Amino acid sequence: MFLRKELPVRLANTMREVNLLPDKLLSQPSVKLVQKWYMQSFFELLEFENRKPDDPHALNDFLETLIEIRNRHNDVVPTMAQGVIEYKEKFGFDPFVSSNIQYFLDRFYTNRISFRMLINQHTLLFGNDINPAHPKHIGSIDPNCNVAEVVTDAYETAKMVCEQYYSAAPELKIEEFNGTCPSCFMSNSSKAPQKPIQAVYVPSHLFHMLFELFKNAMRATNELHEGSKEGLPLIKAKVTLGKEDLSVKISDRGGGVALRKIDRLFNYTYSTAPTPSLDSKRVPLAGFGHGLPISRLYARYFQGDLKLYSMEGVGTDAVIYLKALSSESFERLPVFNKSAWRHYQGGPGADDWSNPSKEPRDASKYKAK
Ligand code: W6P
Repeated sequence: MFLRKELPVRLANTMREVNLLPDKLLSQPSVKLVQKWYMQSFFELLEFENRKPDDPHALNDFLETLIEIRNRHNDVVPTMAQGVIEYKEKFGFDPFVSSNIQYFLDRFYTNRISFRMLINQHTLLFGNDINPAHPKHIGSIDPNCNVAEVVTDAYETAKMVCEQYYSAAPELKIEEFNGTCPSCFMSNSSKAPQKPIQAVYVPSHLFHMLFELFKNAMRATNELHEGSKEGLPLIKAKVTLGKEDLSVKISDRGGGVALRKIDRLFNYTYSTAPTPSLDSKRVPLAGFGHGLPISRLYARYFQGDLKLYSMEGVGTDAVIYLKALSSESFERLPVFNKSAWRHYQGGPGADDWSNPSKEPRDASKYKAK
């Protein structure tokens, strides 16, 4: 009964916001296609609004409709990415439109994450596809999600992709630090066994974020050290638990990224380039596409975050912050109000800090000969 109302509302809100996009983007065929999917799903859900509660077929019909909708929306992310590419090819890079796209896609994809979360909970809890491998899971939620296990899983999967691409992958070293156990300083320093760090979380979301971070870390490591006789510097993972935060840090020695370029890694417009090798059989490793910004949305969806701390010339630390307490990890959803509407009218505005050049100065030009 909750979903019969909630799902059409979430679809409708997003459809209203799609209509606020600049015409240059809205008119792209791939954006039109996504719009069509949303319309169709919306009308299919409305069918259930007036079904009698005692209708014996209502629950099963609803279940089947949800599965159809989920499949229809499977390719929304690559299709929207295609729309951004089409738009860029026709109109080039426009900072005003780019900031609109950034704002829109963050909200659009958050809405999609939440929509699929609700559908998945329904099909797992009410469908027949109970998972015998994880009897303790509640739908897609693991009440005792062992974080280091997911880290290992994501590392091993990224390693397979990496080895296809570079024929080598850096090793992994995991450390755990439970800062909440009474004698933690003793036990951590003496390497005494401690309780594994657990969270109430959706393992597939955590896997998605970690897989993305490992692919990026492995790519940077390989690009900098490929063929060096010292071998590849290892990737370190650290899982920590405090009173508020459960954090996972992935550190690489891949040469880092200049601070000026860090924002670009989260920018949908900047980072989207046509896939170079659609014909190649090799799966693409971290293409700096929509993977990183979407991973940050997964973290933020349950009140966490994902940040990059890089030191150019050395390497990068990527940190996933989750809430240590499940009572703090409620949904973070976009709201659709006047303030949201205003975002599409004003844009970023003129820069109000002096900015003589977007490029770093070439100091050599001014050097005494
Ligand atoms: C890099 C760039 C990056 C992005 C995300 C995670 C790790 C890394 N390492 O060099």
